[in-house]
Amino acid sequence: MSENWKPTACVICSLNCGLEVQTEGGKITRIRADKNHPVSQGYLCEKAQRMDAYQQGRDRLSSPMRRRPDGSYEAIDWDTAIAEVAARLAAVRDAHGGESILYYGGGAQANHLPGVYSQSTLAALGVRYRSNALAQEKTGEAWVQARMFGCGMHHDFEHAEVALFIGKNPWQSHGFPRARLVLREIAADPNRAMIVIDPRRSETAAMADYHLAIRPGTDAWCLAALAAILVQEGLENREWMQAHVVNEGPVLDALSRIPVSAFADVCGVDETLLRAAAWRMATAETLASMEDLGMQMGVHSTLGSYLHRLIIGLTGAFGRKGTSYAFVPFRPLGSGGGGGASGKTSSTSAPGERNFRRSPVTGFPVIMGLIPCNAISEEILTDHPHRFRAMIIESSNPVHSLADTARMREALRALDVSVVIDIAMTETAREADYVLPAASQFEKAEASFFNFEPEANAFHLRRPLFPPREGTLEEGAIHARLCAALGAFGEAEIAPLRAAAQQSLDHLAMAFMQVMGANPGLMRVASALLYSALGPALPEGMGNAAGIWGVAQLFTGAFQREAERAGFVGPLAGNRLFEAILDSPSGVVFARQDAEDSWQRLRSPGGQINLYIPEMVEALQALDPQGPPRDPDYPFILSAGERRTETSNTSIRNPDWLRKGELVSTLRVHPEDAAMLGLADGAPVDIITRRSRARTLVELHEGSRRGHVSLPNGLGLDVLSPGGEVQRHGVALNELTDYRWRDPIVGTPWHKYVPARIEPVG
Ligand SMILES: Nc1nc2c(c(=O)[nH]1)N[C@H]1C(S)=C(S)[C@@H](COP(=O)(O)OP(=O)(O)OC[C@H]3O[C@@H](n4cnc5c(=O)[nH]c(N)nc54)[C@H](O)[C@@H]3O)O[C@H]1N2
Ligand SMILES: Nc1nc2c(c(=O)[nH]1)N[C@H]1C(S)=C(S)[C@@H](COP(=O)(O)OP(=O)(O)OC[C@H]3O[C@@H](n4cnc5c(=O)[nH]c(N)nc54)[C@H](O)[C@@H]3O)O[C@H]1N2
Ligand code: SF4
Ligand SMILES: [Mo]
Repeated sequence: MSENWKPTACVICSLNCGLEVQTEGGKITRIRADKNHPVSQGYLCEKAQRMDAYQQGRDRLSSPMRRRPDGSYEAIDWDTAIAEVAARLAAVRDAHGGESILYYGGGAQANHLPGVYSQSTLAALGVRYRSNALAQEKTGEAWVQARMFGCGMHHDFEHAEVALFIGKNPWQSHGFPRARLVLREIAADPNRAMIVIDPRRSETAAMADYHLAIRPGTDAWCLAALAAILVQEGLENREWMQAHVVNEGPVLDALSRIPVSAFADVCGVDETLLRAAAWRMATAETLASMEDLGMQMGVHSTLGSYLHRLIIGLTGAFGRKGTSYAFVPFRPLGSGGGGGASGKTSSTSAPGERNFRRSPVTGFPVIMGLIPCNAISEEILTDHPHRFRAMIIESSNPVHSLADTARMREALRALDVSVVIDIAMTETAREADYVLPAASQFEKAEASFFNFEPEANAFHLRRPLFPPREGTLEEGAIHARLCAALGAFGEAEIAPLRAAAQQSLDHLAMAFMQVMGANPGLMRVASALLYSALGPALPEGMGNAAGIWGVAQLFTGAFQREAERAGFVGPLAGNRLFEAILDSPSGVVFARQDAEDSWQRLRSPGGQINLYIPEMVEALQALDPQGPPRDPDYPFILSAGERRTETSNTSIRNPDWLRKGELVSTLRVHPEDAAMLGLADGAPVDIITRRSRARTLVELHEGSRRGHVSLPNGLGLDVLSPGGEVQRHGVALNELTDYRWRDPIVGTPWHKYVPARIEPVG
């Protein structure tokens, strides 16, 4: 590596591919793949080249902001901001309890350290309820996963003979390392096969051997038919099942009764194609499969997640190389708050008493420690005594990203106090009482906990490329100051730890045990305390990494064997791991295991997979033979949020990031549908839902299914133009969506199944 190439990572999607970059005058000027990154190994996609657009975001903040009564904002200094935010949140806590404060967010595609430090502020305030974007996509999957496996799961496509993608377009969205290379390899190998369930001929579907182009919203029927074919044709992996699954009786019975041809009709897929795909999965040595938003944001999504896992259980596609596996998490993403991980949701609390396993007003289950995103506005806009009265929102943009933007705005305005911690004046920040500006991900030490590798799992702590922008603070500093202002700890607690940290990490470990032994209550605010104590001892600009010291200790304690196999041995293994993290600018392998080790992570007593969830078998039996609901006034189904090359959730507030000034959301429409409506490519149209309408341009898209149209996710941001006025770029999707249009069990939105009408303009 020549001197002026600096290692970092791409922040555009959750893969965080390792990069090397050159910088000049506050800009990232050259970008190339980092071959030394343990996971991406020299891979990147075209989006990385445009990454500087994040750093040059138009709405970047450079001072804390306070909302005036007239709705405008004034800049205030940090001391005032911290003192007022702490006092106002403490006042809500004192009047109504910490459980009336909701924390939303904690990280986005590449930055999870806010989630580490906010734990301390939440503990200092007694906050009990949290939510984030996982609770609008992954909670249905987590709910069934907890009941069937009891551990997190990922998928080894690299070594799989057959790959199955359910409502997932990895060519655009990635979701596993080096996705395009892996897809190409599978497509080119006559002995391997790809099965894609997607109404649209996505880039991935176009490479597939079996493209099941289902009617939108019919995943449950399709997966039920596939599972039923396995059982009805005797294709299930009996020998494997005998050793590894339990409670299969009622499930096999229900599947044996599924009318496969009728279900194929509901899906609009040729029955022989369905049977061929099932046969290909069943006869493969290894099958890896992944579901994503196409199903998780559709009707019957929780049932779909269950049926997907039945296919895994029936084919033996778990715990072997080339199948699904239980990964070893460096830090679990859905930690804190208990609830769903155990899979239990009790409903036995006395009247008027709180039950922290359910959301306080709507009573939705708390899963992964999270309440459903789609319930948040109802948990606020009510006179229920247990309603939320304050929110802390960090590194996320719920006004824009959650269903029903208008309703989210109303909810935020109804709170006694709201605080946003972000790098930019986002749509959400523009509704908050206080906005605290964070340094960007290239201006501090940052990292993500999207670490899911099967055999050699890696973590990448990135070093800053630039000094923090004037007026901003890193999240460690923000939360340490809030904690101090809330009286969580003071110099007396910090001093001994700081002195030890100046000597060595091993001294710190000893001092930490002593301090925590003497005052166990400090454990809950350990991350912010560590920032104050260890941060100053870390190399220049690396203070935000201090909290990772604690994560490394917890990890080596919980996964001793896997850490040892990665070389971190002995009573101070956590320190050795932390040192390795600091010393590895391209990332470090922190855990090693074999695919077979997955079995040890299963929560069930015998280390077996439970196939039977009574509610899910009931839902399977209750599937409507007519298919999902239709609305004659809204004849199209809008997929409200599609991953394209120009999207990166809402994290890039810079319309130049694609083609100068041309960031528009196009509505993809099948050419025959467009012809029927008299629309040419590029024609302006209004797309209308029961909730609202938006203007956009038609894009003729051969890959669309008739009757199915789609808009990109994350666009439609209200961004400051160079002239200083706010301009919208593209369609703000969630103005079109309704918070009540959601899964009945876990509350995830049906964004992929929004009934809509299209009207030509002019
Ligand atoms: N470029 C880019 N990459 C990203 C992101 C981004 O914003 N931009 N976001 C990241 C995030 S946060 C996530 S969660 C992932 C999501 O990644 P994906 O889920 O793969 O992304 P989508 O494009 O939303 O949906 C995938 C597919 O679902 C299909 N689909 C629509 N309706 C249905 C249906 O009823 N059934 C089925 N089976 N399929 C249907 C769509 O046609 C689409 O091809 O992407 C991540 N990667
Ligand atoms: N209709 C519809 N809605 C959707 C989707 C869809 O497909 N359709 N997709 C959904 C999905 S899957 C997801 S994951 C969500 C994503 O939506 P959100 O969870 O809201 O996340 P992002 O849009 O990634 O927003 C990240 C925020 O973090 C800020 N940020 C960036 N760097 C930093 C930093 O270093 N520190 C701090 N404090 N802040 C920072 C950015 O400015 C931005 O405001 O959107 C969801 N919304
Ligand atoms: S796959 Fe994701 S992280 Fe990797 S270069 Fe592309 S956008 Fe960036
Ligand atoms: Mo997501």
